[in-house]
Amino acid sequence: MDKIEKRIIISSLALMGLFVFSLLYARNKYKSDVPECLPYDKAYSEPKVTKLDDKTYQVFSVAQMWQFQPAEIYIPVGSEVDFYLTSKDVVHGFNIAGKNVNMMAVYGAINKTTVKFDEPGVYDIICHEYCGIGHQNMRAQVIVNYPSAK
Ligand SMILES: [Cu+2]
Repeated sequence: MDKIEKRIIISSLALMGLFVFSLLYARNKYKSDVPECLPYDKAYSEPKVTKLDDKTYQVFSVAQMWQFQPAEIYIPVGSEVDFYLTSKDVVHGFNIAGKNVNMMAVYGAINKTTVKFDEPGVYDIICHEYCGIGHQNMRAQVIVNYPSAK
């Protein structure tokens, strides 16, 4: 093997190691969560919000030309939300403004991520993957209210 080939292989391995280290470091230091891909199941293609307990919710979000369903998601402050995302047609993007969420909605696939909403406010969900003529109108909202009085 040529000396230069060896150096290129060693450099490539070192870069791959650095890449994996960076991913793990970011995951631990910034608590960033890498989206999961789940096996397709029809149960995920019905848009809904499910309350598991006072601070835990599941959102089954379905993207289609040119809307997200559900379009408005109401949750209390401090909630942890599992987003399950799929598409009814083409590939759409799923970005929650102000949160570290950047997913693709793909027909026949389910992507999942978990987001914690500690601050009250209105978080826009926007499609950031060009999906056709109505793409710019494709949005939804997560409305994080103060906790309701008991
Ligand atoms: Cu779009």
